[in-house]
Amino acid sequence: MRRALSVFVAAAGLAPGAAGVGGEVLIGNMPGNDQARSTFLENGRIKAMGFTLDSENAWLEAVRLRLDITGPDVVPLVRIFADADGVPAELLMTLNNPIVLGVGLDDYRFTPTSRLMFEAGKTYWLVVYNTGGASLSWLASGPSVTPQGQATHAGSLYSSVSGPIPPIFNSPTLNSYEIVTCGPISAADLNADGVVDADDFFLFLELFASGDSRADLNGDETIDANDFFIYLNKFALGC
Ligand SMILES: [Ca+2]
Ligand SMILES: [Ca+2]
Repeated sequence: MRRALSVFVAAAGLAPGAAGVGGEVLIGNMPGNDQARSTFLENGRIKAMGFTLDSENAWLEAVRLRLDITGPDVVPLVRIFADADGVPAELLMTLNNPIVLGVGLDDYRFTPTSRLMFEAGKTYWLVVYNTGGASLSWLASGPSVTPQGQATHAGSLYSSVSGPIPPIFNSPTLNSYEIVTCGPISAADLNADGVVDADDFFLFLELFASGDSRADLNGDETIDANDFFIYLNKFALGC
């Protein structure tokens, strides 16, 4: 049985400590240079960055934003919209905020609440504003750094009208962000049969229990509870 499972994993192309564990950057311009430019998301100002997928579908794993937060009661609202005619149209998902938001300038990671697949050839918008009391700025580089990756930059929009109305006005400010995806194949789908189910979970347990380096999902060369929780999270998201 173990031998058969090993063959399965090998067939799925999951080399030890290598690709196949997700974390592919679909598009981004991080880390940014933190110079001069930012979007102050106060008094209802909203900002959006758009991207168009190329030839492959991709599952969302996380969105990273370079933010400057001035107080503990800031409440970012980070959402993904589908595009219609070059502007955000249909709300697809409001992302989970980080458990600890902190205060200050840092990269913050927002995660999907369920599975979200970006379809090849379609355009999507990352839309951000602040619903809390403290101030929130979304950093941008100066001079501008155009987001790059497997997807193509599709525009930068702002609105000075109170949220949650998506923005529609062109903005020259290119905010610092990164869309991280599972890649075309879900890392949770360990046996690569196109479904994330109990078979994958038991396969991970087997790799984990046997100390197989393929269970080292965070690549720190130790197989421990951190890797287990990373897999649980991927499994829950189907990522
Ligand atoms: Ca599977
Ligand atoms: Ca590890």
